[in-house]
Amino acid sequence: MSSLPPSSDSLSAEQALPATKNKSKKLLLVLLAPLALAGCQVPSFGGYKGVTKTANSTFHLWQGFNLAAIVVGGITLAVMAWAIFAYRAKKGDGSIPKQTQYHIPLEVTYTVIPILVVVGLFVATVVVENQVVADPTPSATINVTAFQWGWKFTYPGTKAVVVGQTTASPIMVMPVNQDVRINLVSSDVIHGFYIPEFNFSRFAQPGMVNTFTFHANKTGLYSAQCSQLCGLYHSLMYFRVDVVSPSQYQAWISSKNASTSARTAIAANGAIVIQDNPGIPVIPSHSNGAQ
Ligand SMILES: [Cu+2]
Repeated sequence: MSSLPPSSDSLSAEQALPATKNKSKKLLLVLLAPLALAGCQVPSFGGYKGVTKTANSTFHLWQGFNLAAIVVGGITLAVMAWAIFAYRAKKGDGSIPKQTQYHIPLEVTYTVIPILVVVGLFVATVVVENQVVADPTPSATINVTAFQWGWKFTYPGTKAVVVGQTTASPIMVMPVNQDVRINLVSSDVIHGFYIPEFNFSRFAQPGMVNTFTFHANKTGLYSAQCSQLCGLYHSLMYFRVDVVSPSQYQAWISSKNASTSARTAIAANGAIVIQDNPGIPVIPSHSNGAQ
């Protein structure tokens, strides 16, 4: 049986194949170019990278959601554009194009892929949320009381107390690379305990303690503030978080123990009266005993 020479049709199909491959390669390069230009780094999409373990995880989740949205949105737009331009009505051609329906493989594909995307994002969210609400045995504990309009930080088992309000932001000192448990409550109205660099916010509520754990992985002084409109001086309700080495933290606790002993008499009524900055007028106690 003699072999037949290839038909002109099959030749043109073979010639067309490399051209299609080249087109796909070019399209892939165009899509990946922004990432390559950005040094292969995934953009932050306006989020904080964070300085705690859970802040990092939350940040990566934020990046993942944004990337998923870009990929899904990009593919959707590309398919729409292809349909719009490739099948647009030709001038003078009033005929209706071929109608297609019940394409089972296509319908299964566009049902299964979104389900997989949603399940993937859901699982990633649950994993990160479990990290955020985890309750490991802490190395240090800080009781935080929010009040109109300031913050009080006490360290159980020590005499360290930090209070600040309106014109002076108090500083919450905590050790780096250790689990630090925070017990958060309010002595009057609902406040918001928000630390942007920790990617973390929780309500401080009267009569209910919110407990969570931080594990900072970078030393530094970080801004924080009340994020819940809580009254006249809400806008002045700032505080800062000072993440220090464990030895510096212990030294700070020791110095507070020593200095607080000398001021015990001032706090004899147990209310919020100790001021780190003696120049700040003391607001009469707003405590209702919830501390
Ligand atoms: Cu507030």
